Amino acid sequence: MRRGPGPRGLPDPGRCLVMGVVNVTPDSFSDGGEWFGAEAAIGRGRKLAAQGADIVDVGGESTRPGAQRITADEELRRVIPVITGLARENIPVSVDTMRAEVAAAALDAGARLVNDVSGGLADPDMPRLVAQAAVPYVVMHWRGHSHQMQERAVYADVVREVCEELRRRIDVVIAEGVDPSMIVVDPGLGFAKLAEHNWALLVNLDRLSRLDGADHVFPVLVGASRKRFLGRLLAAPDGTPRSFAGSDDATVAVTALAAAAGAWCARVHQVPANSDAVGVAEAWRAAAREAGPAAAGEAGPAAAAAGEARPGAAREAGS
Ligand code: PMM
Repeated sequence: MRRGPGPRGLPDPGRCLVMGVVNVTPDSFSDGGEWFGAEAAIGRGRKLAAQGADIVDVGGESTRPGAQRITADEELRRVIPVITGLARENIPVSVDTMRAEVAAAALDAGARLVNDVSGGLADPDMPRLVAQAAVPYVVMHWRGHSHQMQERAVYADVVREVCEELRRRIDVVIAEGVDPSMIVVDPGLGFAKLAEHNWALLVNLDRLSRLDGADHVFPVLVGASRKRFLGRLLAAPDGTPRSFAGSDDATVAVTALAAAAGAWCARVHQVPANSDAVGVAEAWRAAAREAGPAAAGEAGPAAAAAGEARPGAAREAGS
């Protein structure tokens, strides 16, 4: 698929971006507790940037299935010192929050992007704040807070429904004044999704980028890193899922495939191997573009990349 141009104000290296994650939480999905203190979290963010992260994503609220919410004060206490410390070093920082109040303070502290896993549903003030600040906005597909999301993982046609629901969110966000060119879409892997839903979305990034029919091509962010569907895929013969860290190699595989398919950004916990995967994917895309229609005759990322060079080719190839 064609990779939509990224929003203004963020790095634009002409390849899929790598977003490194710093969860300042005691209980996050996958790295809870590791970077809970501000100094540890700043050190981690600095390291991710030195390893090649284009953006460092700082979050203070766990979205682990079943997690309970924390107060806004606690969230501010966790993330603001970290964002201040990283932004002072000129590291591009995004804030992973569902609260407009936290996003506002984070932007004041130097964050350049708002990553809202609820796509503006958790806090109706968020889209207006983002519009006024004129910063890039990640609108993720979401069906409810962590304690209720897994029971909402029910779809007749997950790709169509996620596109429709995202489209409704984006209509609201644009009506509140957000510039469409500042919006990034995210399928929300693992958020009210079973493994089969995650895979269906991953192989349909092209449809997501167009929200199944919109004229605009939105940049797509993919957050597969250390998610449970990878741990379950790699389960031991007795059914024990892989640990979070044990699915890092599988994350790298998803990054390579998503970047080759034209994703704008991969959100990951480990940067070096995922950066390498992006490098491989970009070489793959370049070769597929060079090969042109011949590559478009093959299914898979090559077809997607070749389709970029020749509009309509991917559709002709039946993908
Ligand atoms: N996943 C998590 C947190 N924030 N943000 C975006 N945009 N997309 C995601 O998929 C996403 C996110 C949960 O993962 P973590 O707790 O392991 O960081």
